[in-house]
Amino acid sequence: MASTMLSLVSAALPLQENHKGKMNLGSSDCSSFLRKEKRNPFMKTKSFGRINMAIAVNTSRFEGVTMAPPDPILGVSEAFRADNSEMKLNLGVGAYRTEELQPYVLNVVKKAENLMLERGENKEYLPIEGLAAFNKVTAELLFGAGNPVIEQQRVATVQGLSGTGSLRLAAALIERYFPGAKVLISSPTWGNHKNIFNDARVPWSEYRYYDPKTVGLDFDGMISDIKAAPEGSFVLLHGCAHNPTGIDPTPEQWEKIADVIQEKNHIPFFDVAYQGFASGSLDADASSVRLFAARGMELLVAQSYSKNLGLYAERIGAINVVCSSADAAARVKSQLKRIARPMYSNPPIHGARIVANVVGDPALFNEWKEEMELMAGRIKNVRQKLFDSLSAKDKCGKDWSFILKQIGMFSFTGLSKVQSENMTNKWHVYMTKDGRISLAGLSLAKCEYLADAIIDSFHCVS
Ligand code: KET
Repeated sequence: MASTMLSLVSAALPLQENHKGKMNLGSSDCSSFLRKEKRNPFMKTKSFGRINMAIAVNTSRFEGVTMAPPDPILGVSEAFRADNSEMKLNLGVGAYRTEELQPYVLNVVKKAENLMLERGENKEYLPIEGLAAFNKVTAELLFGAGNPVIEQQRVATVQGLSGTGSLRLAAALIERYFPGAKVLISSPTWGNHKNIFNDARVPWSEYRYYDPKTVGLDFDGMISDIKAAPEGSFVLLHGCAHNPTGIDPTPEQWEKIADVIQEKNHIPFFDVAYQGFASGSLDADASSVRLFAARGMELLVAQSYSKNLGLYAERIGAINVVCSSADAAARVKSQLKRIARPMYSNPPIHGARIVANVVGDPALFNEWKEEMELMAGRIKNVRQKLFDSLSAKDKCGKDWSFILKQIGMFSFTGLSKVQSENMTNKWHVYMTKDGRISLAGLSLAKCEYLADAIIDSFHCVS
């Protein structure tokens, strides 16, 4: 315990008797030391006969540090673990589970890891920008091999600590080179976006996205808010499978969004965390990004392999900055490296090698696509079963068809905060308080139970 620590301050100091016969510290140097000590709220001095002692009391230097609230997404998993109910269901975090609700390691990942073991690869530091083979394939997966932006070397790709770390690198770049520029984010968006820009000291504001009346996209609101933003703002867009709503613009709407962004001289900034999880096709899910790139626009794209390769804990992703010249791309890359070096020095190698092996090998790549389709297919099946169960059980005849229109890992149920709390407190269904459920954590067997919980929360709690 800190409180047991005693320091004998006076032991080495000259002592002098005062007129009452007590011993006191004599030198002026010494009394100034004590004066300083008295100003320190964590130190108290006490006189024990001939010796003055400084006692560190049981008060922490971190007294001013308040308790942080649990994370709205990852905190849900912590609460889930603490629940002993047999019925409990974790639909909080967007992490794929099997039909048996077990975590899933993709076969192609196991194969790639076996290859890596066989080769006996070393654990030397990577360059700051990451594994070259990874950076090459990740840009190709995103833009399509042979895309002019790659051929003309106009993409600055730097391996990042998954999607989050890549977004954070880009945020730091914006803060450094576009001081005062605003990032526009959708309302609602993935909860961590705001944290990322706040921590990077990048100002942000929201554009309308979700319309609760239609449980669909507020396209007109989105367009007018992007138009109204100061020229040269960054517009954060979810490349596919918008989180949390599961609502994506149509191809025609993407074209119009690109028109407005171009008109206003804004810079599109894509967050691609679910490539392959929206449609089951890696190419189709990159079409929004490719459409913008094909217009010759400069843009940023943060990528993540947490979901589509199930590499959550490997922290593997990338930031890509498409520039109008190879020269600009080289300079941007050099600055991204400069930002990364004091933050985390260089990125981890294991996940990068897995991605390089899977995406870079035609046989493994094809196998991955099949597994990807299986995962996306399982989610589509539970989405359908949940809709069927809700429609069959809901005696009030509410239209639940919006669930079928949403895509990706999530469904945005429209449940309010108190209704979501009822889902957890009464039904042991763990979900985020914005009404989002991760269908990736749901099995066909649990759909009926979930439908009962949703109907009860929706109709009986207000
Ligand atoms: N962008 C979006 C839109 C996103 O949903 C996530 C993760 C990320 C980026 C970052 O993931 P990373 O593992 O850093 O590559 N979302 C899930 C997990 C989380 O909140 O961290 C989620 O929404 O459940």
